[in-house]
Amino acid sequence: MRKAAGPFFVVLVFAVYACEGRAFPIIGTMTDSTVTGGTILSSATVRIVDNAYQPNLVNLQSGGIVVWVWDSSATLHNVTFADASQNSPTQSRGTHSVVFGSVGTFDYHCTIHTEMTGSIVVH
Ligand SMILES: [Cu+2]
Repeated sequence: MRKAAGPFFVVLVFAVYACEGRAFPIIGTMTDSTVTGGTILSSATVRIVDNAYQPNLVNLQSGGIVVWVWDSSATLHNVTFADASQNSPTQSRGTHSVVFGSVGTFDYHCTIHTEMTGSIVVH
């Protein structure tokens, strides 16, 4: 009985870990948009991790909201648009939300890391 407890515990830990991985609807939405490409979302989350926006292209319904989540480290990043009213602060953790009410393509970038670019396409 006691010998069986070890392996069972390991399986249980993996099961709990797997369930917790699925407990983030935000990440599921992001994965869906990456896989299907053309899916138009009413809301989306963009993770800022490893000097990249993930995903860096979001198709959004007009009136939809995008939430950027700083998800990595002590590295400073920002979300900077042509319209400064949509810009985030430069920070290493936290979130930033923008509601997009107009149809169009809205490109953004990080002013610190020129390789970090993204686009929100509002339909
Ligand atoms: Cu950056």
